[in-house]
Amino acid sequence: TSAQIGVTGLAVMGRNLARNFARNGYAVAVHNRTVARTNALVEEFGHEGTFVAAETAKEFVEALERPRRLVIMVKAGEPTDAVIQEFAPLLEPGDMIIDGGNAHFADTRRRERALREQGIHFVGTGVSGGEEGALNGPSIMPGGSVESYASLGPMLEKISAKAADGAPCVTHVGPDGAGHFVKMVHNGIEYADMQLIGEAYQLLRDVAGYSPAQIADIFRTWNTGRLDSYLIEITAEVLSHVDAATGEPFVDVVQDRAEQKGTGRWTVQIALDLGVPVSGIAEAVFARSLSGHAALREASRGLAGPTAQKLDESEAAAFADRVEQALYASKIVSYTQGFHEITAGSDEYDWDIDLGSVASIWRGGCIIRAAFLDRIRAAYDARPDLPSLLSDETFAQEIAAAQDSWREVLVAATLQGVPTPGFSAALAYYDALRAERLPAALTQGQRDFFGAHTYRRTDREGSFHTLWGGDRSEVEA
Ligand code: NBP
Repeated sequence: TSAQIGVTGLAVMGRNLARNFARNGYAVAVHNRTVARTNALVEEFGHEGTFVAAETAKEFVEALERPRRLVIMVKAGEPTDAVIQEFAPLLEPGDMIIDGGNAHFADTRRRERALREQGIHFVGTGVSGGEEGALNGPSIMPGGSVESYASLGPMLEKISAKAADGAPCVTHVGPDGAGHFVKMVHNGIEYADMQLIGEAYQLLRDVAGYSPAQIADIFRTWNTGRLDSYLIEITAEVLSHVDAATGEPFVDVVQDRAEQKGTGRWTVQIALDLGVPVSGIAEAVFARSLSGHAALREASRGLAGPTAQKLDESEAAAFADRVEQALYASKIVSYTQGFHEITAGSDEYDWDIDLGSVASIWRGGCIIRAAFLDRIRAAYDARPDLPSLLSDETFAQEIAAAQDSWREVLVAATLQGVPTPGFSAALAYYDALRAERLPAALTQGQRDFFGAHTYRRTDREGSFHTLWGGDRSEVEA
């Protein structure tokens, strides 16, 4: 049999992706460094479709029809380079290597450039949705050449998640590293979404006085409205779960130290390089990092602050409603920041990314899938050059309607000493963008004072410097 596609790297993700291809009628060559994994896959799931097990790299490559489509699903970083080095010499011009791992887009750009010289299409592809998504339909974000997408697109469209309107959750994002870049920002937005949900939970618990089970019900209600999303849905599941060993709410027996694998951090690092203010995503990454500093937290426990006063029942429901508004408004800001980063990346690397399509392919399969993304898509479809999501009329109106509650929630959080870095950063971003004048003018004055860095005036063209150490007259720089 000659296989239409091959998957090498058969841990959870690769195995499930291979099964997904097979279940959709494609003959799939499968290969893994440790052969036992290959055999286990074929033994357990061979009945699901046509698998061609290959023990060696050579057998694997020979099993593929030409031009070859070879998916790499190994640990990101050095293992990916090792696998590319193993396979590239066995391939021919026109063949395609699809890297579905969580690669850094800069690595993808480097690999794409090197393989292009050999005539091989390197397709760095973001895959989101975890193991469940890989099996039943992920959101897929392929970069690489237009030619490679012509060959791969139909297969990816078949195995991808489908949005509620039936559209496949995959599109050709753009050249070289564009797919992995967009996947990176997806993960950054995911961090921000999770942080905002966490803050909403803590406010409902510490200020409104609700139990985890009651909060689960509130999230279930929210999930029937404009916050309808996978993350809100699973939050309700986690909050209503009771620990079997202790009978306590599960959320109370888990150590409150969040871990991270790095894609959120990359989103912030790259945003710093590109000069994009992704403050909400940054706060989410920092909040995880802070939570992990056990000794620092222990040493700080005695510091002064208010003790949260729980609201009485009659006020709690109204407060919960305000928290929903604060969460929704903050979420709009997070997405505004994330899409700004994609715009900046697209400009920097000439990717010409269609923002409406990105919103569209995140509607299904991936971790941040949400009804809300339909609205973002509509906003960009109506105006592809929208300067910011906040300039979309519908979102602007929604924030306008939510802002009083948003501010009140932050007042309550501040007075009661409940940390809300995500909500606060989002509101600060919103107010900074709205502001007629920012203290940046003062910053420029300080910079000119200590470093003669010059400034621009509001009333005339040109750069100026004030002779701060002398008679304080102004000179044109
Ligand atoms: P892992 O990231 O745990 O990687 C395990 C696989 O890499 C195994 O097949 C292993 O082979 C292979 N491998 C390693 Br490690 N070093 C190798 C080398 N030098 N040469 C050849 N093969 C090597 O697997 P995963 O969790 O399935 O994830 C795969 C990729 O998908 C990763 O890049 C991950 O970041 C990405 N991803 C994961 C998720 C998720 O939810 N887990 C979601 C989206 C994307 P062996 O069997 O011989 O050890």
